[in-house]
Amino acid sequence: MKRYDLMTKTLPWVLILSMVLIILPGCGKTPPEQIIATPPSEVSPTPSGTPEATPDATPEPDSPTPEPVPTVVELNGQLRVEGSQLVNEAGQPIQLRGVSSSEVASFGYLVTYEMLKSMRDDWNLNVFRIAMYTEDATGYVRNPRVMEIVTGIIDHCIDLGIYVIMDWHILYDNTPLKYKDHAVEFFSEISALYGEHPNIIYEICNEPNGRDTTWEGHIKPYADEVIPAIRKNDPDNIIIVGTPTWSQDVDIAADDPLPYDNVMYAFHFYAGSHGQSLRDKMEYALSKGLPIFVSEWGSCLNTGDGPTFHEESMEWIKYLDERMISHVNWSFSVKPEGASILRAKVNTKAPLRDIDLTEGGLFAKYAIKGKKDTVLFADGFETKTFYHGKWKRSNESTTYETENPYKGDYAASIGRDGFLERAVSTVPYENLKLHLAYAFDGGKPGDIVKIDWFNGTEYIPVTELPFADGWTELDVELPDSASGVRDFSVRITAAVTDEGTRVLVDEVWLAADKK
Ligand code: DCB
Repeated sequence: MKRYDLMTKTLPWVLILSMVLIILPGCGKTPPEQIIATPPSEVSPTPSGTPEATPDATPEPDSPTPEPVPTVVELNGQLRVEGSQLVNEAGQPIQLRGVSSSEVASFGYLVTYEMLKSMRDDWNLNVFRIAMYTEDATGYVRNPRVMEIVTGIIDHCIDLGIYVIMDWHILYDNTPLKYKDHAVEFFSEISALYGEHPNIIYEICNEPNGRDTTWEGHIKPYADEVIPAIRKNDPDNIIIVGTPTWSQDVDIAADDPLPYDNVMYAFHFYAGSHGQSLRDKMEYALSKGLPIFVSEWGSCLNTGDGPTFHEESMEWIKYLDERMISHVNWSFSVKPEGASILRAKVNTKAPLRDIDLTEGGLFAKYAIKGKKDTVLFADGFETKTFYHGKWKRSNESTTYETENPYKGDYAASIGRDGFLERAVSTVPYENLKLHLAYAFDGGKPGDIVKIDWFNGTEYIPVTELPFADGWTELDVELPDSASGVRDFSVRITAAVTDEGTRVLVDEVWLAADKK
């Protein structure tokens, strides 16, 4: 690992770990004020801020450069399709997980080297998709200068050693035949430029749609021209082909697949709109041996908006992970819509932090990271909506604070005996952990923040957080009985003496392990 990486990786941990306290779950009456600072075991006892000196701290002119960590593309090389499975150069099954840009001419500026590197290193992202619209005002057909943005992002992905999907994002143009000649021109150019790199994956028609657009009559004839054009320059990289009905009808493609090697078929879903009946289509296609690539999925509605559908998304991701099917989340955007991964303000030149992510963005991160843990909800209160009514408030005295938020511009502010409560089913989860930052505006020793959970019938005390100066960030573990509860909710109450005292809350999330 390079010296630079060591510092950027360990330093934040020293800071975070010295800040995070674990409060053990309490049993009803006895206040469980057992606060344990977790010793960061893997971190050296050097005072924070002073990185431990290592022999290579002062590089000598002729000292050997340390071995860099191999990238995903270095490790896996040339991808290919075997049966219905994507495999690496060695023939081992591989699953790509990543995110898609939004409309790249408008939102490509967000896709910097730093953002991609953050997601590669912190999210384990191994693929990025570039959604280049075709017919749109800013699309390739009318705005060929979009090429500059596109090639810039491809170059970043190559430098970072991740795979990159070049998506010809047809949408309102319905049938890919409409701009077939442009597509042939575009993919000829891209494959000539990048075909030698194992990084590149071609997605030749995002989502064919419309009643009149068929597999046999439109998509196959289109593929029969675009695929040979690519193969002239690039004999082997993966090509993804869209399927009818917004890339949902993989069953139709499965009955009549294309005759080329290393071709996969796009399947897209939005968890708020699509469920079991679409999984049935996929199941059928897989049973026929069709190689499927989920080059776009959303945790929201198929409009790109709406809330995060955690349970439904989880079911999809679990299904895909079990089958090693690659998936790419829609989308890396700041647009005010449910699909956007990023909150409005993000510094694209600095490492990406969890605080920069929306609720859906955090969900996507964990879906990509592939760890067992996930978040059931998360809120930094930046939307000023109490998440569109998902939080229940005691009354109007529970509001916003802008003077002293923990992070971002807003914190929630709870008046005396007021509360904030969030309901979410904990049915497929275990090991629930509530994360929050709290502070007192006013107050005195003896004032507390009460945490309770609701089991469908009654509120059960979890813990009482003591009065403290400044912000405290901590994790509160919930008892095992709180897992698997359909009508679960968690309540944060300001139990304070003086009428003017307020409890500020920020950065609240409920994390859990998937069962
Ligand atoms: C797909 C498109 C994608 C679209 C998302 C969400 O469309 F590939 O372009 O993105 O899924 O709808 C949304 C964005 C907006 C963007 C707008 C384009 O989130 O920021 O401005 O599209 O105008 C789908 C997917 C599924 C279905 C319908 C659409 N469906 N669709 O199942 O009916 O109509 O766009």
